[in-house]
Amino acid sequence: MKRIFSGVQPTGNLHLGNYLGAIRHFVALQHDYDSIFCVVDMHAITLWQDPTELRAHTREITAAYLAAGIDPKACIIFNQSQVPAHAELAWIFNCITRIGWLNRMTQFKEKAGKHRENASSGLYVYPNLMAADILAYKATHVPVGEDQKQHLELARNVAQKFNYDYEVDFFPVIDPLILGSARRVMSLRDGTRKMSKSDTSDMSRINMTDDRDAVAKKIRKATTDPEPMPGPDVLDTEGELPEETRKQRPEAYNLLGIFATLEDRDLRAVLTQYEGAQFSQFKKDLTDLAVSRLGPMGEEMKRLKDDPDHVDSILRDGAERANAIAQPIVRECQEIVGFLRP
Ligand code: AQP
Repeated sequence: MKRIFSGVQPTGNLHLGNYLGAIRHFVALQHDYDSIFCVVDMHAITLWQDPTELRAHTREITAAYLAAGIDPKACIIFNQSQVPAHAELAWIFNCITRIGWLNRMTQFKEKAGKHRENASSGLYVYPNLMAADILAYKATHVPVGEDQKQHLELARNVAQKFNYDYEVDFFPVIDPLILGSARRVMSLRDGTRKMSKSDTSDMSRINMTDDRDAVAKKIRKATTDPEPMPGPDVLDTEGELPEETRKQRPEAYNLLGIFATLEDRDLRAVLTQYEGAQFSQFKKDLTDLAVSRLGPMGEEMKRLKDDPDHVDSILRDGAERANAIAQPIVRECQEIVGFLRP
């Protein structure tokens, strides 16, 4: 069976974008693949995290996986730092990746901001750790949101260069699985920026644990424009929204895309239903829909928050199973490199 690996960083404020762009797909794919879902705490500390909060957020992501419907018996759920193979392989990849490749990574530029020389070196080599996460399990398929596409291309290049440099056929080719219509959910305040955990404005995102009042307020205050809602004629012949059209009304199309994905309908049907309507009615319907989809998961996450022993036991069991797969692969890789293990 083909293997998938994916992860979410425990950096707090888990949001609708993480759910629609990633976690929802983990649930859908879990029985078709040998599935490994990680809470990537080592990635999280590329930006400083309060240790107490990091522990709480690690449990929170685990709770989100469980609440969304990932079965910990069928899949492996664990946190990255419990399995040494990730760090061991990442070091080898630090020595394979070229600096020029890392310099092209847009996420580093965005996260490092203007004062790049003050960013951690961990943030810079983040894509190498991500490549190690995947390849320590020889996973071939990686379900992620569109924002991670560039990192996955780098991971592919690392695997190919390793195979080439050492004249082996050791690492497989990685395939990104960027699925569905909500590949990039945008901020509720600014349709040109992605919805993000680290956005300082809580009004920019719908958190998975938001209650009805919070969801209603955020959607009511979401930026829109004064025009009535567009109709299906904005779509091209393939039923896709042309990028140029999206750019003209990014906030409106973002909300429409969220609606279509949450309802599991295509965008054409939603545009047909709301053509010419005012945003106020649409926003009420979107609130009801978002609450009906996220509400039960948020409740379950809150319940699991009060049961940390259960969550920890899942992470412990997952780490043992993950280690059993990753350790032999990384040992073999170290032998290829020439590390002596007398
Ligand atoms: N806005 C988004 N739309 C669709 N998918 C998204 N993902 C993140 N934001 C969106 C997907 O969620 C998964 C886990 O992401 P991550 O924890 O690695 O965080 P990130 O990609 O760096 O983005 P976040 O969640 O907003 O965090 P910050 O603010 O820290 O950057 C990935 O599959 C990602 O594609």
